[in-house]
Amino acid sequence: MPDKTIVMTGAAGGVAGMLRPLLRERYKLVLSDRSAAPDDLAPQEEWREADLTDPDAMAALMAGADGLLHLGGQSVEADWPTVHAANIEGLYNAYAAARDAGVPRIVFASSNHAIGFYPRTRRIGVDEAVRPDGFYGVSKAFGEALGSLFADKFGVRVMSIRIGNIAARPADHRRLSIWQHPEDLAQLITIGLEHPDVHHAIVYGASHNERSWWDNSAAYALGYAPQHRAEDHVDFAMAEQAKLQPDPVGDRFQGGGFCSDGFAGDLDRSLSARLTR
Ligand code: 15L
Repeated sequence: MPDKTIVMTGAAGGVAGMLRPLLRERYKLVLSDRSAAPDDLAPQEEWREADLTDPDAMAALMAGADGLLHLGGQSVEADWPTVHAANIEGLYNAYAAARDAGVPRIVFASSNHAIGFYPRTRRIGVDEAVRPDGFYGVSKAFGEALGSLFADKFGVRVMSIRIGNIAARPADHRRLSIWQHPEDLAQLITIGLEHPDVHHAIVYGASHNERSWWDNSAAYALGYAPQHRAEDHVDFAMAEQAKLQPDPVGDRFQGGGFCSDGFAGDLDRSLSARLTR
């Protein structure tokens, strides 16, 4: 039985389903979500039904853990009350409970939607300002800010991973730039949970993607060495892309459809290199 215990929130979600078989080789997993236990638990996995909006439930979850992998909360765009409850209040509850229980490490599933309004013509690292593409993206930027605070003020070591899209293969043209294979994400999470030089690290959750819009040197400096290449799946991705309608706004920005959803802005201004940083 592995000796380190990691709490994983959002354990009923799709990304968690891909990660569990990879991470339980290395850690004992305390899996948590709002739903009842699934019927495929391995011996190294324990299920705790808990809601992020319940601070007492979060406190009970964290006792004795060596790390928190926070995948939980709202995972796509939604109205503000929904995003606020899950990704602002809920994230705070999870982080505060981890800190109060002395959990030394947090790895946060941030998202590319924290920077989704950068045009696809821009290559960005992690020092540029956030440019969220919805309330969901704003909540991910908040999570990164809370991680920074918890590192500086409370000494918790935090890695915020701006995840592109986790799947076995890149699902379309945009995903050729932002895709990450689950094995590469598991590797990056392990670095976040163990590397001695993590204070608050923001990194991109991306595989070895030749069309990437991101400078991921912060992750490479910590030893991240992705094993999967998006270009190996280019035929599949472009065939899937051919089934989609053009999106005149979303196709210009890194966040894709999250940017065009409800767009009522000035496209030229949002794309302008002179007017935006
Ligand atoms: C995300 O943040 C979402 O959680 C995921 O469902 C995808 O939409 C992904 O971004 C993406 O941008 O492809």
